Amino acid sequence: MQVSVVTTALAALLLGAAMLVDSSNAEVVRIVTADYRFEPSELTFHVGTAYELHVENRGNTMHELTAPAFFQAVELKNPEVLNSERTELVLQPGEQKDVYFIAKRAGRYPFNCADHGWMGMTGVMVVE
Ligand SMILES: [Cu+2]
Repeated sequence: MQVSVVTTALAALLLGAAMLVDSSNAEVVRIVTADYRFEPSELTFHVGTAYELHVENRGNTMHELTAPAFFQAVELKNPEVLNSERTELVLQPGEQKDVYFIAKRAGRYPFNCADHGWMGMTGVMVVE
């Protein structure tokens, strides 16, 4: 009896850990960086939902997805994919990166490419 209780507790613990790591039920949202725009330039998320934000650089130059307020407003699951300040994703031409997070705070969060925002390479993340 005692052993079975411990086994059940252990199984629940392992299941919980697996669910934390498992991102297969995250909603996939894609954004492309091009020369010199984001496609799409507006993305919508919902509070409490888990996402996989797939970012792909199809441009011929390096681009950043610079979104400090947005990255602070979500619960990041793999912050190591961002720069050390956790303000942006840096993508070389042809590179792809995935950010896993849960949307936390509603709001409108403008973002840009740190290098090309002045060229109109901007967008907005909306969390509802
Ligand atoms: Cu850029």
